[in-house]
Order: sequence, then structure tokens, then C-alpha cells
Amino acid sequence: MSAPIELHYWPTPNGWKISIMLEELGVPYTVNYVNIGAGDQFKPEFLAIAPNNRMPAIVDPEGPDGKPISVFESGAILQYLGRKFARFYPTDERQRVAVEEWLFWQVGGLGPMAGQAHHFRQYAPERVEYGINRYTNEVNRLYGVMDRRLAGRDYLADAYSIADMASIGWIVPHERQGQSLDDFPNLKSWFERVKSRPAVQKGLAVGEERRSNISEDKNAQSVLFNQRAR
Ligand SMILES: N[C@@H](CCC(=O)N[C@@H](CS)C(=O)NCC(=O)O)C(=O)O
Repeated sequence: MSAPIELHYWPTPNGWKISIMLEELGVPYTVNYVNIGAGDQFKPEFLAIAPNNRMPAIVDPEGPDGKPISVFESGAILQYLGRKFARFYPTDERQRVAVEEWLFWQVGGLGPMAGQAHHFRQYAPERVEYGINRYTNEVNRLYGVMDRRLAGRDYLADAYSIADMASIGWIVPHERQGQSLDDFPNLKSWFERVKSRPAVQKGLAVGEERRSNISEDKNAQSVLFNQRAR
């Protein structure tokens, strides 16, 4: 049995990617809660492993050569864990490229655009029509891309992989992004298929009781939405 992996985490779509992966792997892990609404992401000990002041991050006490390694950026963490445990990240080059295409599509597209949709639709102090339309439409376009990809296939790549784990958490709050899954039948079936996995349910439940409503928390808004270079 390997030594527990330290997960630095808060229950959000980016955090869920890694709690889901660790649950899927069934490996031991401990959770270090990084309360991003309270500013824990700026603590020096967290910045030492995650210099972008964003969670998730991990510390694996048994990294390469048996020495500890820390990893930040959810995509890099998923790839690291996939390689380390040789699961959900195929070694066949064509299959691996397919996983990476959809993983990077999520990390560089779906996540940031859906995050901006949440921001303009839920958190912006005044209603900015342009921002709401821009990001709601962009998320709608991305849902369409995903829906077409999932026509006649069960998962984003050839089999269930880290690409599906990266994306599922961002579809959970689809209503907050102004989307209806009824408009995207293949995406809807995929969502139900992936969400029904016991490990996904466990991953989504990690720290659920700590989730707060940022749209009603002025202190969290000032921590999260007023950041400049330090
Ligand atoms: N590109 C990063 C994004 C992570 C991210 O945006 N995390 C958010 C929560 S979902 C966060 O930690 N926010 C803290 C902050 O904004 O200061 C990744 O994929 O790991």
C-alpha cells in the first residue's frame, strides 16, 4: 500500500477532478482543505507548492525515486496520477493523444469559460449584459462541441479516462451556466453515465458540507475577485 497522497483541496469543479481521480484509483489520501473564500490559498506553505494561488495541488510523499513531489494545475495532477498508477491514462499513443486533446480542451476551454459564466451570471456586483452573453454563449458552444464528440461514444476518449474526470464537475452546475442538458442529449447521457459511478459520487461529496454560497459572502468575494500581482 502506498503512502497517502496529500490533496490540497476545496469542493469546487477544479477540486473535484482530483478527489474523483483519487477515489477512482482507490489509493489512500488525506485532504488538506484550502478555504479559498477565506484566503488560505495565499498562505506561504500553500504557495510553496502551488505558486498560482489556486487549488487543487497534491504532495506525493513517494514521488519519483521515492522522494516527495508536489504538483499543481489539475491537468498536470491528473496526468501525474494516471502515469504513476497506470490507470485512466492509456499508454497507446493514439489513445493517449485523444485523452490529452479532451483534457486540454477542458482545462483551457470549458473550465475557464464556465468559470467566467459563473462570475458574470452569479457574482458580478452589477449586471453586465455583454459579459453574461459572451460567456453563456461560449459555454453553449462548448457544450455543443462535447455533445457532437459524444455522439455514438460513451466517453470523451476511447474509454473512461482523466478527460471525463476533468469535465464532469464543470457540467454539474450547468444551470448556473445558463444551460439545459435537454439541448444536448449525448452530453446528458454521458453526464448520467459518469455521475452514476460510485467513485465519482464519493469524489463529488468530499467536503460537501464546507461549500458556501459565494454570491452571498462579501468577504469571500473581496478575497477572490480583487486579486492583482503581489
Ligand atoms: N488552472 C487551474 C485552475 C484552478 C482554479 O481556478 N481553482 C480555483 C477554484 S475552482 C481557485 O483555487 N481559486 C482561488 C482564487 O481564485 O484565489 C487548475 O486547473 O488547477
